[in-house]
Amino acid sequence: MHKSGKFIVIEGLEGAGKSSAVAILTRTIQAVGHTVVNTREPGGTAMAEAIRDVVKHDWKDEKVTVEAELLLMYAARAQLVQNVILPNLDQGHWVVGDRHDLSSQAYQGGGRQIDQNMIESLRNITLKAFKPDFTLYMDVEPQEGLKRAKGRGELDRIEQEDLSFFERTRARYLLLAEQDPNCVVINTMQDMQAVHKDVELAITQFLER
Ligand code: Z5A
Repeated sequence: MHKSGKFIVIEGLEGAGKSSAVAILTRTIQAVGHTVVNTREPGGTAMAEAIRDVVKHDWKDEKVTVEAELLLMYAARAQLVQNVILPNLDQGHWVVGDRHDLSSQAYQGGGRQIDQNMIESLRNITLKAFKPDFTLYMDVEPQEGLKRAKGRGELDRIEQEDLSFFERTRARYLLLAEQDPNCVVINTMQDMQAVHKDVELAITQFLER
């Protein structure tokens, strides 16, 4: 178990504004004197970054199966948690993660409709009792999120899924966020200034707990 560092996670669909939320959190936590380490999933170690490359792209005419996608997400997570997140928490550092396990529950469980028990088993093998101390779920309507993501250039393999995939993913996110007392939902269907204010307020309240 970690000493005193905290693991804070930002979650949400593409185009939800996770990048700027990560920057706000990092700045706010550093301002109260903690060392912050940033991670992203899938990724964050040499091997996990290689897995990220694999899952984000098409393999010519070879279809990436939903099972392979799920297993790769957990393989990357095992590498990151054991080699980066836990050692940093043990040193008392705070870790701010751009995505974590909730992404698998929402995208693979909701979007891909993989059986929840199968995901739960992988979760137990990979993470055991480890979970974030605090999660911010940045909620965006899928159509708007995809519009924002498209504005940045080409869409990757998962981003090219149809709207219903993202609607199922969002519905699962909202359901799980509601069940988690350590998760706050941020409405990102407002202008950026209002979103940033809500993110600042949420992390400030967590720091004051
Ligand atoms: N995935 C999975 O399936 N299972 C898993 O277990 C894990 C991941 C861990 C990772 O890709 C993919 O892997 C992701 C889920 C899947 N795929 N999909 N689809 P990624 O990390 O490269 O992609 P992402 O996490 O979705 O990143 P993103 O598209 O960059 O999202 P973002 O960070 O939230 O977006 P942003 O860069 O902050 O904002 C996007 C644009 O919108 C930007 O130009 C902003 O200026 C604009 N924006 C943001 N907020 C607003 C507001 N409020 N108004 C107007 N414009 C805004």
